[in-house]
Amino acid sequence: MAINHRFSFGPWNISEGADPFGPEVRRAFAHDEKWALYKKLGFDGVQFHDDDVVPNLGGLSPAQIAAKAGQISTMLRNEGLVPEFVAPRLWFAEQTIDGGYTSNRESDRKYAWERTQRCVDIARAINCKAIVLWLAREGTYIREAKNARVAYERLLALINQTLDYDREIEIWIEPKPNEPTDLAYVPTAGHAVALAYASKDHQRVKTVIESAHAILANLDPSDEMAFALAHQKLGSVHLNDQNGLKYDQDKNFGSVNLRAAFNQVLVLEENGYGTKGEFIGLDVKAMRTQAGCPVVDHLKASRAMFLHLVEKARTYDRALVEKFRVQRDYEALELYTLRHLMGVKD
Ligand code: 3MF
Ligand code: MG
Repeated sequence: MAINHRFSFGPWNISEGADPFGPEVRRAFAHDEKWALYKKLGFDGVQFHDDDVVPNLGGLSPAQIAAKAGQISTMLRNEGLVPEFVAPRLWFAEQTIDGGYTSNRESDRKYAWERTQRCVDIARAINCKAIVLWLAREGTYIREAKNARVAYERLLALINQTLDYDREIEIWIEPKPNEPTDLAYVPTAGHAVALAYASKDHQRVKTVIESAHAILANLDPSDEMAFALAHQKLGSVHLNDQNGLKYDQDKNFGSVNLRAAFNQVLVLEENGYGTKGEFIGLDVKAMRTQAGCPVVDHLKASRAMFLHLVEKARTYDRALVEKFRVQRDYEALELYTLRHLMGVKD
């Protein structure tokens, strides 16, 4: 059962520390300087947005895009890194103010589709098999603003078009119930998996479960992962933590709810997640109060917590758990689990 875990994070996880209420608090650390940190920190995979690979890709010709992607391929080879996915950044451009795929304006939808094609091109150019759709603004601030049924049909059409555009690419949908919109159209794993099955090639449509996003939907992250796993649709995970129903916090994995983190690791371990090359992805933000440049302790801490919890998952006494389940003695099961997590010896 020993899985050789491979970890990933995105360059946005090393940040300047800005929030919507104040300026940046840390010196900028260029993307190009981040790549050399990955291996040293124990990470093998890079999560990319399309413009992390090709900055300002809007104004570039196909040849310029290919050249820049080629540079990133060389960098990955030289650093011994693997690209995990490329995500179209569909939330910054003027054309995506009201969403892309579900915008009421045809010109915005056209922009979103073109941007998605460029994202697939970039993924292929760097030898990456998946794109991630975090559907940031595919939702509304007031429900009357869009026709929700039409929006879902547009999302499905977009998925099918993308599957046709490239016969090998996988699409991993990253659900999130809110932020930046109030009401998002694909809030849970269930919605993502339903869209996958409705698509024309469901084996190439999967989901990414982010712990914080599940918590924001008031769901248990390990159950969201289990649901996707039961359908062979867990493309990746974004492990982190979240203190209740607030703004999206991206706290260190296990830092708010250690027991919930244990249950996420347990479900991944018990299902052999990682044996087919799946990454343990992190999506964590350093605290705004943390000085330094670059600040990477949050990445180290989250990775370390995952590995500590793997140890806890592997030493969890399954026979005892089974005995308590048969006896329906969940009081005893709970006490055993808490003592196990705390390292209390008899
Ligand atoms: C937002 C997220 C995003 C996605 C990323 C890749 C900025 O809450 O989690 O991170 O993970 O866009 O899909
Ligand atoms: Mg994420």
